[in-house]
Amino acid sequence: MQDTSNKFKKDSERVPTVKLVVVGPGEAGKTSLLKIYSLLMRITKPENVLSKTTKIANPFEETAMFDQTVFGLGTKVRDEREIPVIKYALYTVAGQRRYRDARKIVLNGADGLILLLDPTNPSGNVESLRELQQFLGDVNNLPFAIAINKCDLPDLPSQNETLQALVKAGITDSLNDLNVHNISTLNARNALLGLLNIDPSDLFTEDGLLKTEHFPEVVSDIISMVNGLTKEVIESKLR
Ligand SMILES: Nc1nc2c(ncn2[C@@H]2O[C@H](COP(=O)(O)OP(=O)(O)O)[C@@H](O)[C@H]2O)c(=O)[nH]1
Ligand SMILES: [Mg+2]
Repeated sequence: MQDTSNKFKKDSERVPTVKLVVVGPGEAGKTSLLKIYSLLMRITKPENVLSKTTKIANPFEETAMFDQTVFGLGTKVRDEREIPVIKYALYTVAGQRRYRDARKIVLNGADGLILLLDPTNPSGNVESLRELQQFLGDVNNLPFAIAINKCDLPDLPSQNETLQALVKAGITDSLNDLNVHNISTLNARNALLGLLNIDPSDLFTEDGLLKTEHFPEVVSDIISMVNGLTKEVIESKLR
């Protein structure tokens, strides 16, 4: 990870930084996803969390511009100070139709995307992905991960029905080779709250960090999706 060539943008500390954006219709669970991931990083790898989640919300607590948290990977010393080798910033966009301009700004300079689909909102998924195609030319120019949220709900359409939104928006012709993450940020949050019933001495390391073997699967799915995309984005820039 040492050769951080000029394909990376640098932040104000001259640290190479990649920008990942969670996109999807309003109410899909984008902010919930960012919160769960940030919480998990805070209780397992706090040294990697470089900023609190910045939220720009309207009076109804809906995302108005974006939510953002910055994480670091590795450390090196410069000017007698420890700085991360690479940073990654996870953003969510405001999903509501009226925030189109804000979305365009937030998507500017994105290095990777999480396409978050809401199985209860097929038309919203198509609309959101079509707009994304317009903004980016073609979503396929960037590394992306696909997630279907709210898998806890009963009577959902099949995975392929929900994924039709990608076909309708012209992102893919075939659903065969897609790697899809079926997630539930609600279950992930409940699973974390459930951990509170476990004896703390079994739960935490001596440093007060959550033992990773206690990660419920619904939670580790989310972590591995975000970390996998981050790795893919960084590798694509090192090539
Ligand atoms: N059933 C269910 N509801 C969810 C899930 N994730 C989010 N929600 C609900 O969907 C609504 C919108 O969530 P939010 O994260 O603000 O969505 P955003 O508009 O995409 O940022 C809230 O009422 C959440 O409680 C999930 O996994 N399952
Ligand atoms: Mg939001």
